[in-house]
Amino acid sequence: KDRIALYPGTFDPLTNGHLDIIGRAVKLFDKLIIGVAINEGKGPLFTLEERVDMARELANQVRRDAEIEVRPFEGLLMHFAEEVGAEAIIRGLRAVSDFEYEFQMVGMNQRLNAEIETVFLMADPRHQAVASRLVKEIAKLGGSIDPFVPPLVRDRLLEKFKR
Ligand code: COD
Repeated sequence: KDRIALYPGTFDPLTNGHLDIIGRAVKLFDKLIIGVAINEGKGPLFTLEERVDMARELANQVRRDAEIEVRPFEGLLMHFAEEVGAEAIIRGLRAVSDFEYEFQMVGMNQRLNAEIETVFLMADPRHQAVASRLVKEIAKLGGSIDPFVPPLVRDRLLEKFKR
């Protein structure tokens, strides 16, 4: 039986931090599904379609031998995890500041489905501080975002903030 993991996020946009986690997760599971959440509440800069599109292009570049699928989702994460047959949810941990939110999420999600485990992975130290929110801010203010995102995402961000 194939072991499927789901890596959910807003991916607004996908960063080198996310890519690092994806690279690690595909080594642990037979198949990785990247679940791009609509997450209108977060007021994303990129539309769902744009975020999915970027993730698909980048997933193709990660590892050709790994099975990666990018899918948008709406509604409850645990419902989507059940729908795709995931046995684990992948989350990335950066600093202590991530812990509280992640702790709450796992606590609630475990009550919704106790069979699905959450697996936490840490990125390489070079990518640990990268956050979509700050990447957007730097891009908006005209700074170089080259160290934080792949060229494809950089181009899309520059496009967004072009005046
Ligand atoms: N290094 C390591 N990990 C990283 C890095 C980095 N530099 N950057 C990001 N990550 C990790 C994040 O910690 C997270 O685990 C993941 O990558 C995705 O990050 P984001 O910011 O793109 O995604 P989030 O955290 O906004 O995603 C939140 C969800 C969409 C998963 C959540 O809101 C959700 O489940 N929504 C669906 C509705 C639902 O079920 N709600 C109830 C939840 S209990």
